[in-house]
Amino acid sequence: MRDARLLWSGLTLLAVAVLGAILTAGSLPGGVGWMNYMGSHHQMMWPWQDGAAATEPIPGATELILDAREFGFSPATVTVNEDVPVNLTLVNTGSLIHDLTIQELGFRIIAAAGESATGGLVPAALGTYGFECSIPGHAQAGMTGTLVVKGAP
Ligand SMILES: [Cu+2]
Repeated sequence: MRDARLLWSGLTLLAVAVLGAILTAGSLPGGVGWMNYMGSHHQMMWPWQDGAAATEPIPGATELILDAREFGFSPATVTVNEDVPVNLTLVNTGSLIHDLTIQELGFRIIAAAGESATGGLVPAALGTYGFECSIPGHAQAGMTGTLVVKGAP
């Protein structure tokens, strides 16, 4: 059984390494094509959706709910614990499409007006991370916030 355990920890390390690589490489796709999506209101296929494993909801994780509207997040500051998986749910109560982007963590969820979206996050490093709505102009209009990752109590 020792071997099996070693194998599992090996796989876990591998998974972490792969995730790390994705996050590192995952500088969010730049502006290319972005404007093409802007005016459209149908179900959108975002260019980064294929690589969005990092924001899949995590079964069993605590859910934190953020409200998004024109133009702000509520709450605008969210605190999570290091290494404790959470699901962030963006509830869009506004009348425009909004997203929640934590650029440093390669995290992005998008919700159309009146809809919601959930993404899983494992906050791997202590720190304070800015988040924003990446729809052009929205961050400037006030859609910014702060994710605080604190140590276990
Ligand atoms: Cu927005």
